[in-house]
Amino acid sequence: MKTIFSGIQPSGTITLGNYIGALKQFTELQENHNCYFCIVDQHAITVPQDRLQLRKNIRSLAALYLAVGIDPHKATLFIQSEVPAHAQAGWMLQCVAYIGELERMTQFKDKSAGREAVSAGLLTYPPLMAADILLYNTDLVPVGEDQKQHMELTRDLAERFNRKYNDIFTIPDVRIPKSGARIMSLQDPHKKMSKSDANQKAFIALLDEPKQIEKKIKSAVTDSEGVVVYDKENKPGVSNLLSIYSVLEGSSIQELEQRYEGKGYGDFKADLANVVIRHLEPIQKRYYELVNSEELDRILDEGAEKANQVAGKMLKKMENAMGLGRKRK
Ligand code: ATP
Ligand code: LTN
Repeated sequence: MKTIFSGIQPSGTITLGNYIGALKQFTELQENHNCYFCIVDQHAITVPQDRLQLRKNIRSLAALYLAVGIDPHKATLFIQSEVPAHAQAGWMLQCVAYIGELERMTQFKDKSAGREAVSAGLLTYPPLMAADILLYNTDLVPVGEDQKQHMELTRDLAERFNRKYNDIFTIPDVRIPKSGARIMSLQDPHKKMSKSDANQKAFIALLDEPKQIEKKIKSAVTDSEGVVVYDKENKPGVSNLLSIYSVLEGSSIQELEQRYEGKGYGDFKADLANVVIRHLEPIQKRYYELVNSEELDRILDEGAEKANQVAGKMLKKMENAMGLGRKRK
């Protein structure tokens, strides 16, 4: 059975972009893979976070993983900071990575642009991500398209480590969904939908109420043509809405274009809002049952225990390979 690892940052409320690009594939993959799903809180602190809000977001993200269908009997769900091997292995991989290659990461460039004080952690974020993945002998990493560059670096670091020290890492492949790999902002369809966007109207959060969802979709930026046709170049706003519609309803883009032929954006947006609301309703219901439950703590405790065992073994191999400390078995 192949091993899967993926992580989401608790840096806000999960968006439809995170759901379509990442979470939705996780539930399918858990059926026939050995899966690890992580709440990467140490990645979230690479940019400033409010401590109380961060704690809330961590719990909320854990409940959402379960609410969308992650089954703790099939997959291991855990919080990154509760498995110290991640930070330890992250440090070792920082010492394998070159500053030049880290500076070339587009996520670093985007997130540091215009900021006065940029944390060193924002630059050294990818080796920590590589550690997350490599500690579990991961074969496959399901992520949205924005993570492709980080995945290439992860593979480079693994290969470099294997060559320089000892051949201990599995080289992981990336798995990007065929459709919906890059859901765009509702306010600026040239930018990806992001949960830490300052403009709330730019994203739909999985926990948004029906009224909010309607409003956000209604005010989504489109164009003045008034025809529902997929054309990413010239009609990025409409194309983005079509992608969301298609993935959530399971209809092809072509089918949707035909359905809305001769109709304006008003009908199209109203129907899309309904599709989103109906899709999220059962997820939200399950979420509110779980978020303050003891069951959630139990699942996270068990997840951390299992992850610590697996990651601890690889960490020892890494330390032995690099010659850190004394030889350990
Ligand atoms: P932040 O805004 O804090 O950077 P984010 O919304 O970009 O967060 P992450 O936690 O970095 O989300 O990503 C979690 C997963 O969701 C990753 O696999 C990422 O590729 C995917 N993802 C994020 N945004 C989108 C998007 N707009 N479309 C598709 N997938 C996405
Ligand atoms: N960098 C990712 C989050 C992340 C991740 C991971 C994804 C951290 N560690 C390991 C997959 C596997 C992001 O910003 N979306």
